[in-house]
Amino acid sequence: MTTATITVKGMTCSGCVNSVTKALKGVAGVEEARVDLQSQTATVTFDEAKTSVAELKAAIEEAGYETE
Ligand code: 9UX
Repeated sequence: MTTATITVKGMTCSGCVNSVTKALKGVAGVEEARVDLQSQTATVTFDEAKTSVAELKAAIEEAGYETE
């Protein structure tokens, strides 16, 4: 298990936070996802055998937000 912090751009309200959180929790291997509006970050704990930062970023982007 590892934890990564990803910058998420474009979240402007708590609904956005919920969307990003749901997108991340829907990825197989994600154990915990904490998304913070003010700092524009997602802190994600996941199983490296099942997913990767690249896949997490792709899920965020599919939900309509940008990552960096
Ligand atoms: Mo809030 Mo985010 O109404 O796309 S959900 S701005």
